[in-house]
Amino acid sequence: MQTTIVEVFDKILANNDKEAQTNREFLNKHNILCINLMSSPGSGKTTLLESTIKTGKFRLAVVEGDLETNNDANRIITAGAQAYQITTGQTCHLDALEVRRGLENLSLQEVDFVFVENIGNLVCPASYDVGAHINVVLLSVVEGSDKIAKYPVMFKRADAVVITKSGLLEHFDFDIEQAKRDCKELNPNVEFLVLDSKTQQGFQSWLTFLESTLKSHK
Ligand SMILES: Nc1nc2c(ncn2[C@@H]2O[C@H](COP(=O)(O)OP(=O)(O)O)[C@@H](O)[C@H]2O)c(=O)[nH]1
Ligand SMILES: [Mg+2]
Repeated sequence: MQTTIVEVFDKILANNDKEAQTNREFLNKHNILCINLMSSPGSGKTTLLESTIKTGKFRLAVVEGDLETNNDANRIITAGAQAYQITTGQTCHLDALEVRRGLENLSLQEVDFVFVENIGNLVCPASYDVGAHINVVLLSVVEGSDKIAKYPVMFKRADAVVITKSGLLEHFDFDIEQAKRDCKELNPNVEFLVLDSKTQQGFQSWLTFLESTLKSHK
């Protein structure tokens, strides 16, 4: 019985990987860089995107994922970019076919980046390739630096880790150096950024990361 469940899950993942590869080929053909944003709910994914859009520096579109509501897609549209909302009902991750639906419903002719704002949690999205080129994991100061060691699968897959809400550091015992060590241990090549999307402290490092990632992708 146990074996059967594992086999079914492996098959689901293998099918998803195939669909993800199709998404990546589509994105490559259109010269679009896709970034999968993952984190707990509330760590600041939508706020990071809003602040990025408001700089006016990037041509981007967003595939939004939540269990319910169009709230985040509406926030992105209000900030000035295109967005397509996927609502999963009960599912804790976006899969490649859902992201495909997002890509098909966005107008991508004049876009350099597609961001996927994945479903908020530090577990399920790590297992599902959505066809992105880059994985970015956010962790807010409020959540605690110990979460990297507790949820290693997601942080191991991160090309960049963004510590958000740095303006609140003085109120929380988040250990930035420990967080950096833990991230580097899981992935020595990880980009480690610390910023606050509200005060803009450290925000330039994020914009520089996007610029250089786009340049090396083209
Ligand atoms: N002070 C501060 N608040 C933030 C920051 N990023 C997000 N927030 C706040 O955290 C809450 C959740 O942010 P949101 O972007 O919706 O998180 P998401 O669920 O990851 O998309 C909101 O009240 C934001 O205003 C930040 O960098 N600094
Ligand atoms: Mg959000």
